[in-house]
Amino acid sequence: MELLSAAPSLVVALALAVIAGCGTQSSAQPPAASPEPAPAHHFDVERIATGLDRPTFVGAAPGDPEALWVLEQAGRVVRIVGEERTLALDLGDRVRTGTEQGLLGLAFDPAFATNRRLFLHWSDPAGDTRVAEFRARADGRSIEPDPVRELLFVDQPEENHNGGQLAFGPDGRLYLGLGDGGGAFDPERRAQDPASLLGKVVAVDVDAEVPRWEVVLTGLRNPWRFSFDPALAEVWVADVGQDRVEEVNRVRLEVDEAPKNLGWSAYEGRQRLVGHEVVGPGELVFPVATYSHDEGCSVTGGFVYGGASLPDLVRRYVYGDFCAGTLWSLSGTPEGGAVDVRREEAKVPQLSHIGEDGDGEVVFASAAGSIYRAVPPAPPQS
Ligand SMILES: [Ca+2]
Repeated sequence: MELLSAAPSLVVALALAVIAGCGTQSSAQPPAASPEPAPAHHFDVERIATGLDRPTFVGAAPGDPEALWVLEQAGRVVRIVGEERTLALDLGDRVRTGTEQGLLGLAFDPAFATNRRLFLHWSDPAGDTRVAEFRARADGRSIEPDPVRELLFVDQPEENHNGGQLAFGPDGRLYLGLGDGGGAFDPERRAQDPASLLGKVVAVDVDAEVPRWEVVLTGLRNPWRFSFDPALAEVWVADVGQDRVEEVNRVRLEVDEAPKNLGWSAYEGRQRLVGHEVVGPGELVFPVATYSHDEGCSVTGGFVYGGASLPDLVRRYVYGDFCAGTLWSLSGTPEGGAVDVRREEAKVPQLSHIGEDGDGEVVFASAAGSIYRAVPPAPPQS
């Protein structure tokens, strides 16, 4: 925020680095798949909504396929159907907005169409993490302002690296990504501390009598966005890097095993950071794709496309970079890796979220205030 006097392009880049928290120093680059130079043309992007206030999420609710639900960072939930917008909820007086703070995540219960239950993740006025359950009103267009119950409070030592993503997994649990607590290079080594929820992906059974959060993945810096590929019981986690490397991880969910370890802060990408140790028995997992800070500064994870309108994108994982607006897609291999990383022609400035509409088609949130949709590529000009 002290950056607001900088040149506009710099403001954009830094504001973004903002949301997911990139850092400022570091190391060398790895042998994981890197984007190839020639751009692919799997889709174009079309702007479908403007005038939003720093959207951090866009997606659809089960049973409500015509609508897009958008989070605005300062605490508003907006429901959009064509030209019609409804302010579904305003948590503004309970939310602290900072570069990486605000209303950060939304997950609809898979049975939302019948139980009207949803979950939100935000930074409270003290900057600490809150997750709570809410109920939509009977009209399905708005949300009761008072939460049904709080599900999680986490003290946040710093303003940055608050994670963000909330999502239901294929096992029916609610998953949350939490950053390492902030500062640079995880000074308190929280990501590798098994006793801390910071620097983890955690999950809870929301139907349990006493909901208890468990660590599912450890060793994360700032998992701003992750998504599930239920067909393969996998989770794709994009972890925002420090100074050098942005990474995409593909991880098999094996709930009976010790939490798998994504390496931070002992590794940034595949780069070993001296003086930082791997802790715990969990399998060490390295990214399936990375890119350097020559190409961006803060990865925004997407999902494995399963829609109908973009046949060339089917079963490809789509992701991008907040600062550069670049979009990539890649193919997963049967062995659990990734190949064919392609930089797409299309770009989305200040890319804060990649979501699915009610038909499983790709929608993008831009913190610059717009929502975009991926559409079939225009034929090449001859
Ligand atoms: Ca990692």
